Amino acid sequence: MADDPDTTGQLKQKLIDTKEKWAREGRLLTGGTEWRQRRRLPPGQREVKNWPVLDLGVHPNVPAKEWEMKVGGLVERPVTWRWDDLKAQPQFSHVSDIHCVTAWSRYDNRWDGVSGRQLLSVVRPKREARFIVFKSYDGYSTNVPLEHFDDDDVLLAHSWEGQPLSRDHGGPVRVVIPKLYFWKSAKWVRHIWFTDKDAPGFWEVRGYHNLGDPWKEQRYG
Ligand SMILES: Nc1nc2c(c(=O)[nH]1)N[C@H]1C(S)=C(S)[C@@H](COP(=O)(O)O)O[C@H]1N2
Ligand SMILES: [Mo]
Repeated sequence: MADDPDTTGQLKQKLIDTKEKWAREGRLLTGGTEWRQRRRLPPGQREVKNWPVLDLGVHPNVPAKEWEMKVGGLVERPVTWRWDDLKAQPQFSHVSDIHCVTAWSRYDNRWDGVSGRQLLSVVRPKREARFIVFKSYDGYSTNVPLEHFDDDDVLLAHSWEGQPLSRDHGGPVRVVIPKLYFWKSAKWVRHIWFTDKDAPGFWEVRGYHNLGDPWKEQRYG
């Protein structure tokens, strides 16, 4: 019986022995920062604590109340979302790392918004849809295969660290796709288009890699 003092004592001793063994082996230790960084930092990246602003140099002024995003192409139910529509959706919060192709990474960014998968469940991509093109208020565009948008860490973010996303960083609403280089995360997002043919975006036609996986160091194409 488990509450018999002898059995309890034995069980406790077993636990203690196991923990002592782990301690000898250094089990569960995450190691020094070097070890951790090697696993967390993709090749060729360095960690920064600030958050650089990178874009084409035009920061469109889109007040939340004037923001409008059309989602269409090969979907069952095209939608146009304004600010209130976005806020009326189930909200999603996620912490992820940023990896920019210019070699900086920023850890632990807390985003709030609507998950990519929520958007997919609303618009329901057709069977032929295989790619997505994002178009932004500054004329920027970028493309991703649909399967990379259909992931549990993707969102349409309106907040960062609990504050409304600043204009510099793509407010009122930007895309966040943490597993790809940050150029794939369109700021000031305006259109989300589902297609059967890939359509390389602004940087993709200027020598950047078409997919941009930081772990495979797909910087240039
Ligand atoms: N609309 C828009 N989105 C954009 C860009 C841009 O120029 N316009 N630049 C991309 C690039 S190259 C990067 S690295 C990130 C930078 O985002 P940040 O300024 O918030 O760090 O935004 C991406 N999204
Ligand atoms: Mo970038």
